[in-house]
Amino acid sequence: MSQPLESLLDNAIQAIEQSDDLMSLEAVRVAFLGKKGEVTARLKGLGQISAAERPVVGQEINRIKLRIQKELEQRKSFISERLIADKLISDTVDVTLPGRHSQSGGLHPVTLTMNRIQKMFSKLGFDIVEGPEVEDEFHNFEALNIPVHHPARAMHDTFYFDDDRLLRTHTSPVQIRVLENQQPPVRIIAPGRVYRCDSDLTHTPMFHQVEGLMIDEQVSFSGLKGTLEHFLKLFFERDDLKTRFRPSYFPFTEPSMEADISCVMCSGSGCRVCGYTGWIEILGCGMVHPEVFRHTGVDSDIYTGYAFGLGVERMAMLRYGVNDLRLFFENDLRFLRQFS
Ligand code: 2U9
Repeated sequence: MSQPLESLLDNAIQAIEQSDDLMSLEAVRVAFLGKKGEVTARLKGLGQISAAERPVVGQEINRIKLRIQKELEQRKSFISERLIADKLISDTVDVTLPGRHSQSGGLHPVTLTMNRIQKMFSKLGFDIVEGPEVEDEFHNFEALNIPVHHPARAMHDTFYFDDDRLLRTHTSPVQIRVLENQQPPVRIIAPGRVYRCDSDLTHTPMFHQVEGLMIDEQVSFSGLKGTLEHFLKLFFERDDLKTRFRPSYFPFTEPSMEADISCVMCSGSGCRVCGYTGWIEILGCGMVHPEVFRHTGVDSDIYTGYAFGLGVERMAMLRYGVNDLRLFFENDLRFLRQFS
């Protein structure tokens, strides 16, 4: 009886070793240890043998049963571990593969330029103020010494909603509103969109301005020149940048001036950008007109002030070497991507 039991064990071990997955291993278990399995049948057959032999044979069958159970368990953990190892290999991430890029946006060059200007004046102690784009005649014109029949109103090509409501033609009304509500000293810049009914190669119906206003006791013309010269050198990142001031006329400043800089393309030697003059017109400025003080209740016996204004698109064109204003408004990604 012990010989056939030994070969039963050999058969079981061989079947276990040949099982390559958990399903076939389970089939082996059922075949040997299941209810109708071969080892179970031997245990059931114990009743047929003599009482003297039964304990010995019983012990033998149990030994073989335990051995088969142990072999099954070992094989099971071997197959499970191999499954995990295979999965780890097949799931490996190839870090050398090129990544999937997410497209990131960027700021528009006009916004970049506006931010740059604001940052520079902030460092000089100017506060940034904003105001409504829909304005009334008083704040956009009258308070700025541009009365009803003044020719400067025509110059501004205004978009009107009705008799007294219009799209602001400059950011000056923002500063008028500050003066109405705050006594000097005032040191502010007003950046924002402005609108003029004008459209050609060098004008768009909407563009961006930054205007500045400084009011205090003893604010002087030389202070204005010094501040603007400092700002322009910083903005164009050139220590050798030259500036010159020419007399001009604005209703809201007296005296008024326009400032030129030495050409940033040719450094003053003459090129297409500066019309072979070596100079580029860059901004307007002047001392605040006494009429503006009168309209806003600022005492012009005590205070003086300077103001300036510049077009942001023009600054952006010169900084980035853009030769066509329309590029800023077409939203062509091939153009815009160059700034991100
Ligand atoms: C107050 C008083 C005075 C603002 C000023 C200019 C000169 C100027 C132009 C630059 C290019 C407009 O965008 S542009 O076409 N601006 O030349 N602006 S002085 O003067 C003010 C503003 C507010 C209370």
